[in-house]
Amino acid sequence: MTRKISKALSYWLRHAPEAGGLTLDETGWAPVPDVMAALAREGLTESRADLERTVAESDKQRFELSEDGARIRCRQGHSVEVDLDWPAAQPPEWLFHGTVERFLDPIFAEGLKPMSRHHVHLSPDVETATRVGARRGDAVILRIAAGAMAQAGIVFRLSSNGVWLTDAVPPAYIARD
Ligand code: HQG
Repeated sequence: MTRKISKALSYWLRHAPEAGGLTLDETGWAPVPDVMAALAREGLTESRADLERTVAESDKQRFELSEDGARIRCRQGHSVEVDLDWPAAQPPEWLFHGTVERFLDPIFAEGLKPMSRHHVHLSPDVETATRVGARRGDAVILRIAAGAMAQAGIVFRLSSNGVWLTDAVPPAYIARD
């Protein structure tokens, strides 16, 4: 149940608000009553408690309810234009990116690109990066010289669920772990 709700929320709140009859504000928030209406239309749930459970149980803390409980958004991963207000932060010396063998040639030629998302997503540890890479096959872990990038003036943002975001990673900062 929460898995299906989670899939629908990810789709609407990141990629296709119109598919749920939703309008996101410029920082990605949608009104909870509109989201409840969309979930009811899909026959997924009519219970706000189910929505709250989905938010609380999301393995990667994908969603966020506003303090007053009136709005909901995805913490990152959007393809629609949103301006997520995560603070710029000093990254650790090393971050990690989990990918698969078939992407390595283009990655080492042109660097890591955001592809369909707004940012390149980097993980704080090898375990997390391995889970990310394993979504596509045998995970290959890349070690990113984040400290050196920051020193060169490249901005990093830290989302509230611990994912590091940056615009791109040039090949010089990437090594196979
Ligand atoms: C690859 C999930 C060719 C990149 C996860 C990745 C994460 C390139 C894929 C979050 C490339 C993009 C993000 C280049 C990068 N040429 N391939 N130049 N640059 N790639 O899904 O990092 O479930 O957009 O290696 O857990 O895999 O959505 O990014 O394989 O936290 O909450 O292109 O998504 O979280 O794939 O995953 P994605 P990602 P959620």
